[in-house]
Amino acid sequence: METKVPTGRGGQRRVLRASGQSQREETEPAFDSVPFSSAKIGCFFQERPVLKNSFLEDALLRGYVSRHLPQEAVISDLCAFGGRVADEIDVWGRDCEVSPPQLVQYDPWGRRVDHIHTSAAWKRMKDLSAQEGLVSIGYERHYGEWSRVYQMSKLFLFSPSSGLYTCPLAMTDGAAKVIESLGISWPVEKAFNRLTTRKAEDFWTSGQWMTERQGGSDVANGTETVAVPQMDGSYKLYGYKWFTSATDADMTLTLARVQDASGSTTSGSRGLSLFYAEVCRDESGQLKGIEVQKLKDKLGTRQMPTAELLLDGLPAYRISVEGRGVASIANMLTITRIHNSLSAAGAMRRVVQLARDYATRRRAFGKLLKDHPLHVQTLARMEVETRAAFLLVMEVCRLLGKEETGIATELDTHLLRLLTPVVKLYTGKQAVAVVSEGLESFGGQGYIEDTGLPGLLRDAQVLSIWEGTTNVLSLDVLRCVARSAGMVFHAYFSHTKSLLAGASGVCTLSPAVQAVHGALSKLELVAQDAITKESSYLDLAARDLAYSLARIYAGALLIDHASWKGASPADTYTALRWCEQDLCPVATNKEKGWYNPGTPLHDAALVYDQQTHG
Ligand code: UCC
Repeated sequence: METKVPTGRGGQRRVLRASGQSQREETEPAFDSVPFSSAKIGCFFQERPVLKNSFLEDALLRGYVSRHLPQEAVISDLCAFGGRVADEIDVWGRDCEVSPPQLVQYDPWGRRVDHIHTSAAWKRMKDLSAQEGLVSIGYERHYGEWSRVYQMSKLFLFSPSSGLYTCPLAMTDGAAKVIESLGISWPVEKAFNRLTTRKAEDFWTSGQWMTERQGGSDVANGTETVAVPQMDGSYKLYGYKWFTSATDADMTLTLARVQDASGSTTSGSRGLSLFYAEVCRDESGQLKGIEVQKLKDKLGTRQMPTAELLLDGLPAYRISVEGRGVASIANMLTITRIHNSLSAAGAMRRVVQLARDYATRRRAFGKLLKDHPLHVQTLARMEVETRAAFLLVMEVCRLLGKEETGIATELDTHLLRLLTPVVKLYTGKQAVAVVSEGLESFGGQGYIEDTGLPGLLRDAQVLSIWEGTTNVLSLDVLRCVARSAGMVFHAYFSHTKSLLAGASGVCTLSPAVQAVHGALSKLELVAQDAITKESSYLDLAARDLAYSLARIYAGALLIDHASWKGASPADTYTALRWCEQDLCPVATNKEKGWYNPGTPLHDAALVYDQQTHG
């Protein structure tokens, strides 16, 4: 350690050098008079946080995989991939961020070309995704019901370094799922093979073009795109798709209304059908039936081309029964919502890993951040959220895997339907909060663009918006409860209780078990009471209900994991901490009268308060 003291005029400067506990003063020549020297900006440079192998660094992921999928081939693949992400792929992800896609609409001679130029790193992500099996693992099913957990564990490692390539992968996976569920036959057989191949040269990604200008979440009423039947049984699509992500995809699934001979269409959900279209160019190099109007200027996810598209006679094939478009694309919604949840958990895990590494390198107020208990308390809270999110996501992957291998019970299927929106909406919100907290743990550096940290927050913000906002998904929860005549609740309560039963003998966990039991009882009362309530009451309670479902279920999963024979004290601590919060806010807020008929009036009066004072 040495401290330089400003020089006097004599051309020498005094230097204080540390020697053991003491200091000694020496002199050395000063270079004030030297005409060429670098600027004097001090000699302290903060060490950056280092990204290490995310598999080896993640005790919960390793524990979860060892518990459920202990095959050597899986563990060594995840370990190797975790290393590859840190050593190789993360830099590509950063390249995708700093070299965002660009749209060239016209060639120099004025012809419309609509080329979306993407970075070399983005293209490399595509090849890597095929070679690493990031979609195909889910369809090869070499590990039976656990294949989805394997695939999603890999994506979990990949996601925060992927430069948002996980978005096209989500839709690719969703499209493969839709095709598989509708039947792999002409005209989509080739597409299915390409979406699920490991050969980079054959690999296709898919888009999902659902959102229109009037549509947003209200797909059923806002979709204007029409499908005009052709003599050969195909269709041409005409419409305006307002928000198409990863527009450089090779194909897409999209919704449109079939026109009858008089040019009329059916309104609402019953008028929507599902179409398959390839994105290709004609002999003159123009996109067939598509004009890219513009690329969207977004808060985050800038790595990824998101566009407004005019469909002007896009050749397409109808792949659903007429009028069954929403129901047919619902499988895609399930898959993309699971991917969304996975990205949320992945973002949390990444920021926690970086923050805890940084805390071993950053010194303030005389000691490393890791030696400040308040700082470590904050990191521990982030860790608890991250672990809960991870287990929630893996639970839906587990259920999906069971369903896809034909071993799901009826209760499993109901549980998957209920948990998919619940987990998506809850983890989306958690990600924004945890990533924001994570940035703060770097102090001012967390706000500096080229650290790469702010991008994590920008990208997290979309997770609660796309693929269904928090409120839309909360209402989806109500809808699936109603459509299943309460069976999804039955599945939920019985599985949560079975998770708790497995931990009943573990006394260190008993406060957590009691807390979840208590919250479950309250939730059961709310659910029974809800049967007698107006839909307006239920709508007001929807978000709190969804949060309660998420918190209670996460508590049960944390308890279950902590009661496994390979669990660590940290697993127990996580379960206890998680279960100390209000696990059933819907019961708490019901008690307060928040869903009573008068409340919306008060809410509106508050939101639109125009009263002038004085
Ligand atoms: O945001 C977008 C672009 C971003 C790209 C994102 C990439 C993500 C990757 C992340 C990784 C980084 S894309 C579009 C986002 N838009 C949405 O998600 C739409 C949000 N709106 C909804 O979810 C609505 O609830 C609708 C559109 C599904 C509601 O439509 P309807 O027509 O009113 O639906 P219904 O009447 O409730 O249901 C029609 C049928 C029923 O089946 P049947 O007729 O057999 O009873 C429902 O059970 O569809 C079924 N259904 C479902 N099934 C509806 N929703 C679901 C569901 N979630 N799961 C299963």
